[in-house]
Amino acid sequence: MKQKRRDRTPKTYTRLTRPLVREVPGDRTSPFRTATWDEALDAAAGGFARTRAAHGPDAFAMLSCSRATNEMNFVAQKFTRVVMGTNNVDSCNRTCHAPSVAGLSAVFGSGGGTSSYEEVEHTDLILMWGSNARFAHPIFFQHVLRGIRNGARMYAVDPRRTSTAEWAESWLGLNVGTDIPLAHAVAREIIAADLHNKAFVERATTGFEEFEALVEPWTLSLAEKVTGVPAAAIRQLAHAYATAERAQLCWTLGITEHHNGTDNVRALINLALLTGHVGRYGAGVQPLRGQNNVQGGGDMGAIPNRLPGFQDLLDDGLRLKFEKAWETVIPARYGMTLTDMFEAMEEGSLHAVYCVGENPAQSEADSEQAVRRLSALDHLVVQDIFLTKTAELADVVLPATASWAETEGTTTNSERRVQRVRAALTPPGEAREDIDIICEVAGRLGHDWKYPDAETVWNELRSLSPDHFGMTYDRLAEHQGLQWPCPDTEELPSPYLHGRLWESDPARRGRLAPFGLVQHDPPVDLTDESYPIRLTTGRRLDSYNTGVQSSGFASPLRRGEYVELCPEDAERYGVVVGEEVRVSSRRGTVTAPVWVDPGLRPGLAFMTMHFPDEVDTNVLTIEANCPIAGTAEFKASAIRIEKIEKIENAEKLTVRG
Ligand SMILES: Nc1nc2c(c(=O)[nH]1)N[C@H]1C(S)=C(S)[C@@H](COP(=O)(O)OP(=O)(O)OC[C@H]3O[C@@H](n4cnc5c(=O)[nH]c(N)nc54)[C@H](O)[C@@H]3O)O[C@H]1N2
Ligand SMILES: Nc1nc2c(c(=O)[nH]1)N[C@H]1C(S)=C(S)[C@@H](COP(=O)(O)OP(=O)(O)OC[C@H]3O[C@@H](n4cnc5c(=O)[nH]c(N)nc54)[C@H](O)[C@@H]3O)O[C@H]1N2
Ligand SMILES: [Mo]
Repeated sequence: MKQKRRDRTPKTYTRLTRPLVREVPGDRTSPFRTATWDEALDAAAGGFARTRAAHGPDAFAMLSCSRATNEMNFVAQKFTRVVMGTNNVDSCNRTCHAPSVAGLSAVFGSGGGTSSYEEVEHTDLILMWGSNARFAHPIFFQHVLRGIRNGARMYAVDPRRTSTAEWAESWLGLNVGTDIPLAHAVAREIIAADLHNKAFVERATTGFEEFEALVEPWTLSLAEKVTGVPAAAIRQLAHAYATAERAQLCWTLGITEHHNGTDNVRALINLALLTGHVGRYGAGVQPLRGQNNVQGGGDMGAIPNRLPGFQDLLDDGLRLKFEKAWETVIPARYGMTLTDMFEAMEEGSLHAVYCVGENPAQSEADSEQAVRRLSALDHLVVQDIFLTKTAELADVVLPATASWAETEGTTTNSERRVQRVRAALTPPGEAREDIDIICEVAGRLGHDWKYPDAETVWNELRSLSPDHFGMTYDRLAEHQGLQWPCPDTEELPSPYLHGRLWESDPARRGRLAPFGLVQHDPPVDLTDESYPIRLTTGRRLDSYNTGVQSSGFASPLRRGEYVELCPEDAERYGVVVGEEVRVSSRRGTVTAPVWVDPGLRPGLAFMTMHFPDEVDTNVLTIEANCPIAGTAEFKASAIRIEKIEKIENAEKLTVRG
């Protein structure tokens, strides 16, 4: 019998133009109706006030938008701390590069990538580790290509032979979740061949002896067994990285989205410490950040443990500075991470959420659980540019303008460069600026803030953050952006960080960089007879995250969701391209058509997160989190693939989305 194909045409979203409230207030099963701004803002603020009165400030949490401006993120965290009196503010940084920030902070005292984009053009070796930059960071990748044209060699470490890996001199196709064994084997080989930078290790680092002992067991042959990468390829990478005059080590989610993401990051930074590939022009470590302003959101304090300017809120002096400026008391304890918030929803201690520009109902691991938890909140306000799946669960929906095209302000990219954005388009309908909307809600809760424009917000930030003080709007325009730290209004900042580690004077060198003594810890969701295939999830060039913003982009390139298998596995299961199969994990089941990709290896499948309305990949993923950073193991689930033999059976399946 011929197989019937489900219609997989991706859902198209239209822009929100008017505020929405429930026909029966408080009853989220009742339909939405359009409302005036006053009605909607009163409903939003009223719910927050009731929550605080009944359950205290910590029953509230804010999700702040990593696509919106620095100024918006500054106001969102100020709303959380000053109006609601809690540090419960976080963003999608948690699902993505929180392990990079935690790992870099632990080693260097600051969570930013150490280099500038331009340095990739002037380096000798580019190591792309767990990063598909050709698809996910196409602008950065242009700098990579220029570097290659200038003579740099490139190595790629990824379980899949990606479009990025196609450009590499050598691709190391490792088993998912074996990055620590691979990094340790590279380190051991560098030490055994006496290629480490002894002068730098001596001068700038601590813990080398313990590190040497830790990596000693990771011989090339043991690493080959565990990682699946041939010993010769590991050896070649070790020698190339160590003997390069300057090397750039770039990583992304292949490293961070694991239950031990911070440990993975530490294992990579160890390699830079061992070889002295950091703190010099052309040599550094770079997590390529995900969203256009996820770096800036964290810098602005839209995270539960830092005040604006990435200043630790447990530092009494720093906290006092903000308390004085804002005439408030900031709780001297870290707030909840996004991960903690979802756990608190389960426990019933989190009652109200103000979600500005995030779509957690589709982006969280184990999404059925996430939807159930969001649905149980007393009060959910969603401020977005589209009616997302998360917005569909809300009490109040507030239509915002789109930051990059309809707003004034600044954003900060992965090289810590703050740049101006300017309004080029008029927002649709009655949509309003994010900052104005938050200020309106604050006003209804007794805080009358005056921010006539984004520059006023920025200057308040500058007065509180030494790293941003030197960046006036005029200077940002004059220099096409400036990198932090920029404490001075005259001098230009250095393109790279931590040059101090090379100083001979210990006082100028400052805090030394510790080696990370991290151990291999395989993925939580083990493969076995019932779930024999390793699923890893990620991105394609043609779509963006949960698909909401890329839904309007109709192109033959954007072909919808597939479960991608290698040719051998497709043959083993007797399935062909386009054939619908059932994909199950220990958490749920979806159906998806098959795609065959020779860049995959036997036992490995790939899916994206881009079409959750058609195939909800996150029904399959596991909510196993890095205990340090709170990031989920999106990159490693165990699944089973079953042929759908008969159309009758196919119709009985639970098809989600
Ligand atoms: N076109 C496009 N660009 C985007 C986005 C988008 O949705 N679409 N999203 C943006 C966001 S939010 C982010 S965070 C970035 C993410 O950018 P990337 O991190 O580059 O994107 P991913 O495809 O999620 O994952 C990168 C690679 O990790 C590999 N990987 C999986 N498991 C492992 C492992 O165990 N070890 C190693 N070494 N590698 C592994 C995958 O095979 C994949 O090729 O992209 C940003 N840019
Ligand atoms: N399976 C799987 N799941 C993943 C990942 C993975 O690799 N695999 N990656 C994770 C990662 S790295 C990330 S970053 C998350 C992303 O997770 P989310 O951030 O939840 O997903 P997005 O689709 O980027 O949602 C962004 C929302 O912001 C809205 N928006 C855009 N601009 C503005 C603005 O200016 N103002 C307002 N108010 N709203 C705006 C958009 O309309 C959209 O609804 O997903 C995570 N989930
Ligand atoms: Mo991300």
